This record gives sequence, structure tokens and C-alpha cells, in this order.
Amino acid sequence: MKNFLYLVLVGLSFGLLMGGCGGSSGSDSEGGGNGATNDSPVVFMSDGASTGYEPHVLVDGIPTLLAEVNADGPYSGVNGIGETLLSNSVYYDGKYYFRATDGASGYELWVSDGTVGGTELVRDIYPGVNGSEPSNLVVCNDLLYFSANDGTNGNELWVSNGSEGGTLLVKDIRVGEESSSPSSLVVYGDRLYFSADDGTNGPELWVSNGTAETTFIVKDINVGAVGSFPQYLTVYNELLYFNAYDEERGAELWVSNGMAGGTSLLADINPDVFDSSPGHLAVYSDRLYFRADDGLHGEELWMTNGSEEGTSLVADLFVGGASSFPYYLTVYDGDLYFRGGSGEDQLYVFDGTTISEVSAFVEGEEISTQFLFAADDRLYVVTASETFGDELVVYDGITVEVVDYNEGAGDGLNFD
Ligand SMILES: [Ca+2]
Ligand SMILES: [Ca+2]
Ligand SMILES: [Ca+2]
Ligand SMILES: [Ca+2]
Repeated sequence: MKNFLYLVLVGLSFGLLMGGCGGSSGSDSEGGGNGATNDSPVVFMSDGASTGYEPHVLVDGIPTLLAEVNADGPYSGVNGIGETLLSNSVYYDGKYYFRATDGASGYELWVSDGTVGGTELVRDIYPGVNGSEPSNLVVCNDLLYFSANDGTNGNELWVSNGSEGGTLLVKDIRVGEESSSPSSLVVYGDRLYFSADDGTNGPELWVSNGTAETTFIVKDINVGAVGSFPQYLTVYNELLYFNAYDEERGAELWVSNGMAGGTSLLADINPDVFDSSPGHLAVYSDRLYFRADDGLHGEELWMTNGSEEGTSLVADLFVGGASSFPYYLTVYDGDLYFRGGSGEDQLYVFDGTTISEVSAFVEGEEISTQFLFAADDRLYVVTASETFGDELVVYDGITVEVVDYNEGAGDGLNFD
């Protein structure tokens, strides 16, 4: 077991936050700039300064308010659970883009350059109080892609260059008000790949180059009206890997070169119709790691080198049919971290040879791992704690810190 030193940061005042964001002389603070940089992979809704839940980014590991989007209301947003926390925002063209509500427009696409004056609604895609609920934000070919519902076409693929007039529907993939519900957006090569349902083939693998004409289905993997439900799309060794379902072999690991003829099953890990349900794919140490269930060992850590014979169980961490549930695989500082354990809230680390449970205590309470992500040389863990509430824990390689942004048991993160 690794044992981390710990440090608790409590009662961070706004003044301390400003001091911690560079520009202590105030020379670059014109317009209320907080010095936010693209270190932060995510804009999340946090409450630490009696503003209610408002958009924050991480600056030197510290949550930092971008601006109050809903100054008169209780909050401007909620954080997604799991990977959705990361895909509801993106850094694009020097600014943060994220979903939020000002209380009048519903959940829409917002942008912030880190100043109050530079924080604004991009476009009220679903006009009026209803929200278009933008999600799955991804940058591809210098454009911002996401899914949204304009109230007429259903939940479909959108693209934006950051301007109101340049925020447009790419294609009404499922024609009419019904939704194709694009999900698992990923950049592969110079194109955008994702799952969508055109109403005929079910949810299948799609590709887009930003126009209606260049948006089409790659392959009807599960032939007919039932979808293959592609998910966890991940690029490894110049190929696209993902979980897909077909009626003969269940939900298994597939690989694609982006074309119909180059899309095939990699391995039927749980034989025949049974699902191995590969998920949480991550590239680490020249291999693709993921969780899967072969029907014998439960949900455990697997890896592949891209060949069927090179696809194998890494370790039966919870021996036999019991599962260790390795979720949210995250590479940090030369190791592979994941959430797992019988309570599914432990932190584990794999160093390429051995899996160890990380024992991280703060004031005698072991941190509860809800989700994790790596950014700017730190590992961030979303924790749920009776002492601290829902908060971020920061690991910088030496210490574990609870950033008790909403001091005490109150929640600093808005998941409700
Ligand atoms: Ca609206
Ligand atoms: Ca539609
Ligand atoms: Ca199908
Ligand atoms: Ca199978």
C-alpha cells in the first residue's frame, strides 16, 4: 500500500484564491481576470464563496470562480456524474466553453475567458426558458462539437466557432423532432467519431467532418433496427477501439480504422452471446487497458496490444467470480489509477506490474473515490465524505489535499 501524507485546506477565502492565481501585484487583473489557463480540463459547478454553485476552473490545483452566470438565482449548473463531468465543458480557442443556466435561458452553451465581462451566452440554441442541454463537448479541426436540442430537431450534432452566428446544427441525423442522441464523441484522425441513432439502424458508429454531407454512418455493426450501442470510443495505435454489441456475441471489444471494411470484433472475451462489456478504456504504457468480465473472473482489469491473442486479463484482483470493478482508468505520473473495490469507492494504482490499493486518509477518514481525472501534473479525485461533503481531493505526487471549498460538511460540488 502507498500511504500519502495529507494536508487539509479549509476556509479558502476569495482573497486567498485571487492571491493564489498569479498576478499578486494585480497588474494583470484588469476586468477581474483570474489568470485562468488551460491547465484545467473541466469547468465544474462549485460553491465556496456564498455565490451558490457557479462555474469554476482549477488554477494551480485551486478551484477558481470564472464568473457568476446566475447571480440572482441559487445556482447556474450541476456537474455530470463520471465521465460526464469532463465532457460538459472544454477549453477551445483560448476560452472555456461549458453548459450553464442564467435562470432565464435554461441550460445553454456559455463561454468565459476568465473575466466577468468576457463571460456570456454563446447562443440560446433552444430559444427561451427551455435548455438545449449541450453536452459531449469536443474540439476537432479547430471547431467545437457537441450535442444539443434546439426544440425542433431533437438532440442532434452541433458545431460552433465560438460566435452566435457560427453555432449551427451539423445534421438532423434522426430526421424530425426525434433525437439521434450523439454520444461518446472522439477525435480520430482528422474526423469526429461518435454513436448516433438515425431511427433506422439503432445507435451505431458515425463519422462527421462538420457538414451534413460529410456526416454518415460508418457501419451498421448490429445489422438491422437494433443498435450496437458503441461506447468508450478510444484511440490507440492509430486505430479506434470501443465497446459494441451484436446479437451473436454480445457487448465486446471492437476495433476500426474509420471505414466499414476496417471495422471488426477484436475479441469475444465472454464467449458467445454473453457480454464482457468492456469499458473505461485507457492507453497506458503502449497497451490499451480496460475493464471487462470474461464470465469467470468478474469485472477485472484487462489489456490488449491490439491483437486477439494479445488480449488478456491483467490480474484477478478479487479472486474468482467476485469483481474489483476497475472504473475511470486514469494515467498519472507513470502509473495507472482507477476506482474499484467491493464498495466501488477505493483508489487503486497499477505500476505496470502490480495493482495496489492506495490508502489515503485525511483527518482519520479514508477518502471515498467517486471519480478521478488527471490534469496539470495532479491527480484529482471527486470524494464524498461525511466530514467534508462532496469535494475535490488533489494529489500532486507528494501530498493528498482535500480542497474543502465549502468548508465543513457542506458540498463544494453540485451533483444534485
Ligand atoms: Ca433556451
Ligand atoms: Ca432529429
Ligand atoms: Ca443496427
Ligand atoms: Ca460474448
